[in-house]
Amino acid sequence: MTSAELEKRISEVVNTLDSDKVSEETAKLINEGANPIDITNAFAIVLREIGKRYESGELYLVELLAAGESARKAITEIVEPKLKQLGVKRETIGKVLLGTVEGDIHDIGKNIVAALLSSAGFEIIDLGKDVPLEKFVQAVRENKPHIVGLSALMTTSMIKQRDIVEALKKEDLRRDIKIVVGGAPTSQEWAEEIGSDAYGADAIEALKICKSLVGKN
Ligand code: B12
Repeated sequence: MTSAELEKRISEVVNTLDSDKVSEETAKLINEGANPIDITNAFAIVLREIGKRYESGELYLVELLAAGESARKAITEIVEPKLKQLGVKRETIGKVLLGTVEGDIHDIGKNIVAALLSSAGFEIIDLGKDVPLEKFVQAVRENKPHIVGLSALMTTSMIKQRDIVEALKKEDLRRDIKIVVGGAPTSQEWAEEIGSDAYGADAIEALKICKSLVGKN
């Protein structure tokens, strides 16, 4: 199946705003042998499109919410277990602490990053979404990860990434870790500006970066 076909099928079903249909179609795609990574990428593209249509006033907020929720459900309940299954019995290549920053409840992208890294052999400590700064600091101290991944999907929440980098410096925890940022409003420039080590535009890039940060590429 080409990625254009995959995208078309996911787009059609997400646009029905019927969560059951989205889950059914996702399961069907998995059964037809579609690669779970390609499926998640297709969801990412379709959701971005939906976000743009919401921005342009073509969709209502409730439609944006329904589309986002149906995608979240299909990805976490159907695609992620498949990705995890592909990654079983791999040797651990590094520890990654991940979370969506405080004030931000978007976690679809972060979950995809977590699933992909985990399928590639990383140990993932997922702090979830809307994670307070103090929790990141405490978790770094307790778990001593190689990499900390910070997700932010809103221009209003991305500033928390900077606060976390600063707090980790203040607590003298910064030197022992690599910090990677991601999420739609962030960029390479932003990553550099706030003193993090890298920016990942999508989950595949996140994987490449994390591998190179632990010397496994
Ligand atoms: C789905 C969605 C939701 C869902 C989220 C469900 C969930 N569990 O995540 C729901 C419906 C809950 C939601 C709520 C809201 N949303 Co919303 N949402 C979206 C939407 C349409 C898609 C986001 C998404 O999931 N994309 C698909 C995933 C796969 O892509 P991604 O998140 O970008 O992740 C990829 C990369 O960024 C990267 N990545 C992500 N994290 C990380 C981390 C690391 C370390 C790395 C390396 C890479 C990485 O890899 C991922 C996989 O490829 C976007 C539109 C958009 N353009 O992004 C709006 C959007 C982000 N939402 C927006 C808003 C405003 C809201 C609300 C405030 C709406 C409201 N008025 O109530 C609330 C937020 C409340 C809050 N406090 O957080 C705005 C943000 C505007 C801004 N200020 O910047 C957007 C841009 C829509 C818009 N155009 O207005 N939303």
